[in-house]
Amino acid sequence: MTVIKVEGRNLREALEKAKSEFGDGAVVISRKRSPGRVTLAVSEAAPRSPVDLLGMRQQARSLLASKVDVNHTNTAAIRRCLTQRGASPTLIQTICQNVQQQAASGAHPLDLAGAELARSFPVAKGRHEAGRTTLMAFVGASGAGKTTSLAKLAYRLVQTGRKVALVTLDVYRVGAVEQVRAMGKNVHCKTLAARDVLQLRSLLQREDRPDLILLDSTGRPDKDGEALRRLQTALREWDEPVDLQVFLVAEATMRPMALEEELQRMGPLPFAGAILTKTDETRRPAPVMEYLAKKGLGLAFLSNGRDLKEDFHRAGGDAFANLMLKGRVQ
Ligand SMILES: Nc1nc2c(ncn2[C@@H]2O[C@H](COP(=O)(O)OP(=O)(O)O)[C@@H](O)[C@H]2O)c(=O)[nH]1
Ligand SMILES: [Mg+2]
Repeated sequence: MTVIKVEGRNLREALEKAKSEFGDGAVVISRKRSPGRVTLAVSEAAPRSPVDLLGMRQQARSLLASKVDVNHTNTAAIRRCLTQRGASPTLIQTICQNVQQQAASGAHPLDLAGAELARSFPVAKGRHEAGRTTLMAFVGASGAGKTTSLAKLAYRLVQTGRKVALVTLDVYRVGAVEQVRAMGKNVHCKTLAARDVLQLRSLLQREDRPDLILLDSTGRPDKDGEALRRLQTALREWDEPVDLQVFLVAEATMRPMALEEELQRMGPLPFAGAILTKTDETRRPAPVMEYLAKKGLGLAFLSNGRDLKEDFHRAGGDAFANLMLKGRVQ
């Protein structure tokens, strides 16, 4: 539960500020008077349990003891934006408190919030060793945007002169191979439908071995998890220099619980990060972003539309700040 500090020249002014922050649900946890000044520690709602109350009192004590000057009209806009994005009270509180602590810097609160948000979410570190083939496998629910994102990434890599192959293990679903082929053609990338890992190996044994293989999967978490673990075992037995990196493709519109279930069904995999798709389809990307951060999955890319050449962006501080404050990547 969020507890904040508000100040006024008198109790009435302080209470008005509390109300403008949290509306009619605001509850005063503690108050401090000094000449010409009333300071309140206010919660967004009443405590739900004695433990809750204890936590709030502790927060209130440390807030009232802190010397940090508060100007809550500054953080009200940040609080509003983050609430609209679906951010958790803990994240909102952390960002607002950090912004308040830097109030003396003179920077605009929204800029300070942007910088704080940029630091709040991890970025996946892309690794590609020269002379080795990076095998990037995308897993995620059916319809999450795996194939589209792979084609978008292939396009970016081909543009920078990389030798890329688009490979799919999704060979039984009607139309799946055709979809990958069509997308590969669109972005000028070789495609291969691999019925088994040996076909994949033959690709690695070629003279013109790709620098990167982008591996599509079927969208059935248990089957894909198993297939990738089998591949991981096979790779250990082969001499070919390959690094397997698995990326979770998560829709920004998804509920974290559904994502959790999906990950459990997949089982342990060598995850290198995540791709966030459909950021254009929601104004509330925060729950999934916070969930991924909690799982230690840094974001590698953000997708904000269907266009293969335009709507794919490298994840980073600016994009996170835009998403959380404006509700869009750019
Ligand atoms: N609006 C929007 N649609 C997307 C995005 N990424 C993928 N899609 C669409 O989502 C649908 C499913 O994508 P697909 O790549 O086939 O998902 P897959 O089943 O995980 O391979 C397709 O219609 C895509 O055009 C995105 O970032 N925004
Ligand atoms: Mg697909």
